[in-house]
Amino acid sequence: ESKKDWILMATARSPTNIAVVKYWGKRDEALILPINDSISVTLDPSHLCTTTTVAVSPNFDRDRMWLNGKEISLSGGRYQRCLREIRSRAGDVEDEKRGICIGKEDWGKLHVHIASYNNFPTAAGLASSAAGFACLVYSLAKLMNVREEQGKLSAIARQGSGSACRSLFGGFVKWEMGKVLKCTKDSAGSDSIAVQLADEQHWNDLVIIIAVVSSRQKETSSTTGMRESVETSPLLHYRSTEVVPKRILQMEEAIRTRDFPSFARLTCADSNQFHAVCLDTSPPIFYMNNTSHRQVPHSFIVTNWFFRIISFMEKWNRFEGTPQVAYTFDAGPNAVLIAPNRKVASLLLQRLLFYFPPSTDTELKSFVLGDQSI
Ligand code: 2P0
Repeated sequence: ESKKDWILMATARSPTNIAVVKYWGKRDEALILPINDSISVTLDPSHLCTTTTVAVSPNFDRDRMWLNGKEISLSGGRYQRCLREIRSRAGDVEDEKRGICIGKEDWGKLHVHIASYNNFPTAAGLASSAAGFACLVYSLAKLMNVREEQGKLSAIARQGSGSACRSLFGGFVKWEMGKVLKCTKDSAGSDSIAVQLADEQHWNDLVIIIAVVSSRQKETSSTTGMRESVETSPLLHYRSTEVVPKRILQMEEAIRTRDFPSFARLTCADSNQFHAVCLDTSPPIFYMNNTSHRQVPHSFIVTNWFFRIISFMEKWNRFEGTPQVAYTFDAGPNAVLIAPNRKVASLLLQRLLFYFPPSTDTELKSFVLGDQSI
């Protein structure tokens, strides 16, 4: 190969994460600094993950990116910030065998190509920005020999998408909001980072089931929605100052002691409060509305999907006396259900399939008519 023909690559894979104490609201839009701490569970990397390969070569004349094979623009501020932050921390890279030697000062002149794939349909309305930015930052850091702790990398991924910082770790993860309220140039939100509370093995009996009901894009993006909530919702102010700080401590304790009933109560309460905040926003945001279920070749409306799922889970828990299962919903219609072990998970799946059968013309009727029996 000629001196100018080399190409250097790195590949990484990141799973998405599900928040059990939710992030909703920023105190600094550009740096993506949140108004409260949040806690999430990172999914197993074999499901819902992004795989990203990054490459550098002297032949590349500009930075380019492909998502699921289609070229997308890198001109957005979030991509630019991540690229800049990683480049400024790049180290020396040497590949003796191939005679490649990149000094850290060279990275500013070299361009990257980025190819990213989601192993789930991007149109399924499942959060992809968390896994996507976590993976982008991690693979670039590997390529450019950035020797920073994972926490520091999480602060970079955070600037791509808030929830992405939590996907840098497995298991249970806390995103600490950080102390500095408004950032000056020097502090730049460096203490708003993700920390691992417990690793993947700590509570590996838990089973997370995601019920995908809609492929429709949400009407209000999270970024816009949370901005409007911060500007107009008195409940969000109360939540971030009075509720979440205590809830974070309780959730940390529930995770530490693997106390499923407490974990479930806190998870469901936090999901419900997040949606209450959305309703408290002006104009109100309805993430929990009737949802359209699109499964080829039918497209139909699922009436009261959220309320039927919540009521089904709440009734189950009330019947048993202590919570057996937990539910949580993000800014879209897909339900995330959590069971303490495989036995309960299989019961949950059986009941789900009974009450919410996959779409056919017959079941379609019972959805549309709104069977209120559960
Ligand atoms: C969360 N969500 O904690 C919450 C719960 C949605 C509901 O993080 O503007 O895509 O890119 O920082 O991270 C979705 O917000 O928003 C989110 P940006 P992001 O998972």
